Amino acid sequence: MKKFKRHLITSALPYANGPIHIGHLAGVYVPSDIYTRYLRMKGEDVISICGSDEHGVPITLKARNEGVSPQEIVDRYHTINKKAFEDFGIAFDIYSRTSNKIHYETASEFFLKLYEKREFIEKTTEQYYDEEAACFLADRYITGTCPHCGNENAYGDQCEKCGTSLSPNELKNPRSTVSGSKPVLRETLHWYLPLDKYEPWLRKWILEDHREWKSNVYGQCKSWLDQGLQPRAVSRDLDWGVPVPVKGAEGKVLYVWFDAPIGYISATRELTPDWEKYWKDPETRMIHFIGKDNIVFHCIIFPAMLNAEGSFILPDNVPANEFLNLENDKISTSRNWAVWLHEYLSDFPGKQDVLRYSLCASAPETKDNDFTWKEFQARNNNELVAILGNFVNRTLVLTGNYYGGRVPERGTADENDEMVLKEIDHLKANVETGLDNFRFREALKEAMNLARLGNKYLADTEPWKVVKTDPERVKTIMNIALQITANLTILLEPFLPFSMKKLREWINLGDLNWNFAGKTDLLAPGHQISKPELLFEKIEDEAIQKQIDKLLQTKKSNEAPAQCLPAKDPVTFEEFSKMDLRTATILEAEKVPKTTKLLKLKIDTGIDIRTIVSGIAEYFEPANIIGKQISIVANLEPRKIRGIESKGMILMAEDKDGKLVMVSPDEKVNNGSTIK
Ligand code: B3M
Ligand code: ZN
Repeated sequence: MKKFKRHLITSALPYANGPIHIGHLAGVYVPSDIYTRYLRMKGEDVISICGSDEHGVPITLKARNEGVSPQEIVDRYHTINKKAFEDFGIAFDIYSRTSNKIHYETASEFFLKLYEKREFIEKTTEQYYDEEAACFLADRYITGTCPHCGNENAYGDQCEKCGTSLSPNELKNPRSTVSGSKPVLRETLHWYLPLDKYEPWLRKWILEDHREWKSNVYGQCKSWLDQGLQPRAVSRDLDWGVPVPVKGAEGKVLYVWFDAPIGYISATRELTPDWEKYWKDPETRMIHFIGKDNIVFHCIIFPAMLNAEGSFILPDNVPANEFLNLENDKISTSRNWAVWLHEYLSDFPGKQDVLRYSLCASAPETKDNDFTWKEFQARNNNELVAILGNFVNRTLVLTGNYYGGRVPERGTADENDEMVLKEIDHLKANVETGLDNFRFREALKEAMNLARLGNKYLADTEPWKVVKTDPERVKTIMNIALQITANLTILLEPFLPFSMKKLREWINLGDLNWNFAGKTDLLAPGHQISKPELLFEKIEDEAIQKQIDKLLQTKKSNEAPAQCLPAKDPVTFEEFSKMDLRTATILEAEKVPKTTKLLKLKIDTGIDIRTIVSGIAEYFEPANIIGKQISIVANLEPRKIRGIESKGMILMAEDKDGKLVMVSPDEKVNNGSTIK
């Protein structure tokens, strides 16, 4: 394998529109953290880059649903996710965000360079437009019937039922998610990256030069390439994102998948003024840790962008993982079928390593895998407690009892001792092979084999018996057991950083260097160790049952036919108090010409007489509502609807089928009475 001067590790930038769950951790962040820690311990020059992906339609849609700004959404989840990573010891050198100024600059520069090199195709095409909301409908702003499976709620970019990726024009019966109306086609100009032009180069670079990539990654790339690549739009008609930095592009931003991977570059720039050596020197090895749904973006599109730009290095490997399921069902945010990191930590405080361990031990490296709470419990009780904890505890307790915690001299080693001592180095080599080849499950298993070896050694040599007859011999045994313990703190550090730190403190081992592993004199005779505590504790059935019950409850509520929409996130009383809710009376009502849904209402609010335009024409005849007392939001920012200034909003109850009923006081009160 080629020897590189330095390493640039990137981990997929999670969208800042929701919290992180165990699927993210198992697929991307635990492996990337293990690998980074390993390289750091080897003394390599390595930086690990991550951050929030803060653009894209899922974020603006969530903001719209909650009635807050996209900035508020990304601020919220950036903070939550940054903390979750820190809590789990995922040791990024930087956790940046794509709403940073430096990212806007970097992404704009990147686009401009390609623009100036004439790498883009400019194309005017017809795209769906919402006339009521006056906006183009990109990606998830449009839903309709999937042409492949008939799912009526497929998105403009993907059908979540059959997994096919779609473009909005393929949907049957398209509907706008903004207003619910039927969109019309309108012409719009966009910039396209001609992926077809890079296809021959990509074929060689991936299919010939990177045969060593994991077979799931290589296979997916091959299938994309074999289907033939098409030019791909890198801009969108949206108002949230990095503005397209050329004239005549008002109202257009970079497509989120164009700007997000550039986020790796921006984050490196933010981290160090020396960023160019990580991105521009072919002596740097770049590795992208991602989940399988991101393969095409990291193996085909981003490399094509980098190649077109011309001055950056390409990834050397993209060890993407498959998906983790939870209790035999696909993890899903919308169905709340997940284990959220912050909830795990509040239920199992201090047990970060147990989750890291069990996610690594059953990581979806070659195929989708399943996380179950029973298996989690078994990994803890039968492996961490019974194998690792047990060996370490016996070794440290006996050393305390026999020698007051001082490492005894090693006498002449017998044949078995020699074999055990040699095996340490052998296991180190196996762990390295696993890590070097991104086979983290195997690496972890080999590291745990050292604890297994230690247990077997103690069981075979029985120091607690021999001590009565041959105390000299026991010194040798305990010295060897202690060297095994010291080696464990090195080999297991990338996987179990919290526990190994504790253990290193107990055995008073300062320096942490991978190259010390395999040595059999890490603890010198006379070296003082301290009294141990328990490294891991048993997890009882009740704690596991609680988690299983929680999921059963989720399943039940998912299956019950929904009578209403799910609850929204809480707001503070202060936030609520900002709304000026009042009673009012409708004085006049008429249809807005050339619309089907809109009524123009003149109302007496007690404060003033004003006009409100409301989308209720399908439910109410103007004549029937004149004189009716209603409730309104009096301080909603005025908005022009069809050229009419609308000041405020009428409160309506809407059931799940969209039926509307007015929210009226049940007795007549003065107009302008406050509602609270
Ligand atoms: N935010 C998708 C995801 O979280 C996307 C990754 C960007 S990596 C540059 O799966
Ligand atoms: Zn479908």
